Amino acid sequence: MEEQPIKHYSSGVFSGEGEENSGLHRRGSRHSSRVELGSQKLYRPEFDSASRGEATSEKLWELMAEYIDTEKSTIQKAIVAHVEYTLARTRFNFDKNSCFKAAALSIRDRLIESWNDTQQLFTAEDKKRVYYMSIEFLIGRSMQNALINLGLEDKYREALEEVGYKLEELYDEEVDPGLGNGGLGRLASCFLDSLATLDYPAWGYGIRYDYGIFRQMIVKGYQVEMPDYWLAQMNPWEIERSDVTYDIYFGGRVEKKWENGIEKSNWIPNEIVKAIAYDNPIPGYDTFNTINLRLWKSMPTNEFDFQSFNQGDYFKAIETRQKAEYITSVLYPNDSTPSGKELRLRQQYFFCCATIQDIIRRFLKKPREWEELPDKVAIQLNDTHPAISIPELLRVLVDKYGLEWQRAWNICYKVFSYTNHTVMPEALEKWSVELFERLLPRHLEIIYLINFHFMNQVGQRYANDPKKFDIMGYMSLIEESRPKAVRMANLCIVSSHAVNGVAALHSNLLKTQLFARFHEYFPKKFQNKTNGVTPRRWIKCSNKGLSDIYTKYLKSNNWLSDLYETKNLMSYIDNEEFQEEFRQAKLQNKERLAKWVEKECGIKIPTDAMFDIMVKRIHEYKRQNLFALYMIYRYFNLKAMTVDDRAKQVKRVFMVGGKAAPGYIAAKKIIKLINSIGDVVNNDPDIGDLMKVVFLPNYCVSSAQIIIPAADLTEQISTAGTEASGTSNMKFVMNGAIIMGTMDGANVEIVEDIGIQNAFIFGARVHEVDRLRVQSGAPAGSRLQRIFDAIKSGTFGNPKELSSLVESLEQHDIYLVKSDFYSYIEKQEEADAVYKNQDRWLKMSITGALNMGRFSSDRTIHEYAEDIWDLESVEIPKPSLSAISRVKSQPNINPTQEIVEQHIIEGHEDWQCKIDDIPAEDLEASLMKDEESEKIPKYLYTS
Ligand code: NBG
Repeated sequence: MEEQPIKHYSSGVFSGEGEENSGLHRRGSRHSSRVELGSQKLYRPEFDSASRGEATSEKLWELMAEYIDTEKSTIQKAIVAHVEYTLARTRFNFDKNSCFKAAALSIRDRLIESWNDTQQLFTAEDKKRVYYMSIEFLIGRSMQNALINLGLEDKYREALEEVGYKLEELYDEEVDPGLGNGGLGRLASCFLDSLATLDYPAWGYGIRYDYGIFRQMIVKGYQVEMPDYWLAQMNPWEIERSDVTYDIYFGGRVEKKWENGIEKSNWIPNEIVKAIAYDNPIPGYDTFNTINLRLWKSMPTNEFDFQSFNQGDYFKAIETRQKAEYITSVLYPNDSTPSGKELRLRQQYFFCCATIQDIIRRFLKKPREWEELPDKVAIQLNDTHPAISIPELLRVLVDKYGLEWQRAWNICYKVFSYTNHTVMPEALEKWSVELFERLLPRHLEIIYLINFHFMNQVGQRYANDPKKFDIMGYMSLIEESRPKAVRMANLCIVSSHAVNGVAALHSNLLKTQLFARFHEYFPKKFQNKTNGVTPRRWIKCSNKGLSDIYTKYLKSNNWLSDLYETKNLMSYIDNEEFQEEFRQAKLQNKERLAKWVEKECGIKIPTDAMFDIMVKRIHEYKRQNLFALYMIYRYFNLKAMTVDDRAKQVKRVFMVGGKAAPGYIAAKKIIKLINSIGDVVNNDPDIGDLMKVVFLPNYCVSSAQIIIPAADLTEQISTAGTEASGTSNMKFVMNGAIIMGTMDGANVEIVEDIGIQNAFIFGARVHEVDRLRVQSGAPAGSRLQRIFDAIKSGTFGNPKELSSLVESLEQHDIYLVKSDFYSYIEKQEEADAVYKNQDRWLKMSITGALNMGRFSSDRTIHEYAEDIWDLESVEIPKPSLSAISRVKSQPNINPTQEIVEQHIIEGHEDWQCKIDDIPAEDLEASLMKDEESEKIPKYLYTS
């Protein structure tokens, strides 16, 4: 029996048990829910019959009893109806984009049905729900994912073909919502997919930014950031909830008064803005459950306008209103200025306050004791950005509902749990006390109160320790620095009942280094929850060839909801037909990427070359620079060879993609360096197809879906101990790429499962890093020095711009590029040697792909539900095959919910200035800023 990492989630196949006994039995029933019911007439289920009361309208009930059927003609009618009646287009200007929008709206109609039923069921069952709070959700495109999860992809394809449209082309019309930045945001989206698929009662909460992460363009090798107004084309998936709004306060003062011997606080704000909800249905795979992602947008209220208008200051009043709208206008405002910092804190509080009000309103729908709150509500804080929810909940309980402090604290403690996503100390959020006091005076008082109680306890615990005051200083929620600051991670750790890291190695580092004192103090609180990714998006949507192989050989689609099943295919590892299909699938993915590269970058790449790919945020700890140094090393080697020797070498295409934070000059220089290497190598006639270097612009979820399945080799080369987990490593291996990597983040667990012999592992191990750092000024060694000298002398781009990249490595190489370089090139040589033996390469690649069961986000979510949230799943009953004859009232169905809102906003094209007109000097100047003066924005510490 294979050892399974989790208790109740093993596949019957591996545990030797029958399906009935396996944790996945529910799966079977779910399968019959979507797939087998097919195109029969389906009636919507009924819940909570006892409490629904008397009939209100028989006709209404009857009209809303049926699910939309899945007949081809129904699909077609719905699409043309949306084209004509929602988009107001005619037969004569019916184009691809309107067809996409109409198809999306018709899919949304279906999602709304299950979404409404799911919400109604959650309310009726009244089980505990988890609320996943995240400042980012990197959703990616929704259409294909929705169709796959609904089991309707083929039907839509067929229906559209008859009206002259290709489904795949419509997919390309969809704009990627840029509501996130990196791994943390994508993880949140994978989690929602798994929560919905596993039928957990869950909601996501976040912010509906007008401008997400910038759109990256590469102009003359430089990164140029363009605003990404993703809403310009309307978002067909969201539902505006003008009926769900909350007031959010800022600023002002706190009034105190005594009531029955107890001090009462009343916060009198001097600013109020409004939060309005936008709901985004998230369908589970092969289930009728559809959960909600509620995103908040800020709006002005009328409250304070009156005064300004009365004083005749019309423009001032408008300005105040615009300031309110500003709050949700952009993801991660630049925090290098005081006003940028303030905007970030406003954003965070805004979304926390709206969310807590929403959760409490839902909780209070039934009369209950406050002690029941933790039985009904779990709140997961995705990093510290939503941490102000903690003092906010305490404030609501104490100030608004009059709970005594200790009682409120006990409740709050059970509700919250916190996930840390990075060990980079500079990425741990801190807010100056002065700013906090000005913006959130009551919350600062509450944080001081938490700290007062906590410091008392710590003081008692370490009463006899000579380091008592150091320990207290380290654990305090307040940093006694200048300016004094609130430490958000400490607030989260102290106030949550569970704290977790995102891979085993990372969780250990939290316990032994970053939060060692806290671990000593709260040993049981710390846990590990290794990340995962959803196989629905990252295999099924992205890699049709591989998905077809799995379904064919496993004779079912079950692997999509139980990824451990793919391991069963190991018995085919020597089967030639299977191997050939696997090889062909990879080749087709490479051809698809080659076409994309030619279109986006104008570079032709050979598909018989090894595709060696690194895509992630550009950061020194991730070491794209190490990858670049290897490219130069390889180029020099090729140049030094005779023509005959060259012909024996493995062809390689090096591809790098990722965004550098706008203020992070060193990262931008790395992009420029890679492009400069490309300029030299790609135009060298000696080299030809032997080596190509491509920078893939504007890396995002939809391009990842094309890039990842095409990789032969994936670079996962962060310095040991710096990458919390990484999730692209999982996506790549699932799609048959082999890891070239360090023992860092989740790489460690991946090689544990796939076998270390099926990856290329090099470099310092975590326990060696500190010692090596001490020697970071050591010489580079002759082969590396030669590369440094070439960069400094201008062989690859302007040395005025790029030398500093090398100098920093020569002086203080904190990420150990120099000391890992030689073991890296050795492994790269090994990769070449294996690649020459295509049989062996293929087997390594297949073995990796088939053994990734543990890295499905379904496994991760299951663990969170069991160990942290104490959550039970709630599955929607299957639809009935006949209409329910009794007449019921349906208080929860509000016809206004189905109104389709349009957000067609025009006139946002002005910024599309002619990019090629930017003078080269301006671009150069952008890299020549004084690096010291550039503060690195916090959000760069992400994957
Ligand atoms: C990132 C880490 C990654 C990790 C993701 C998801 C942040 C702050 N951290 O290693 O860098 O995979 O989080 O956990 O975005």
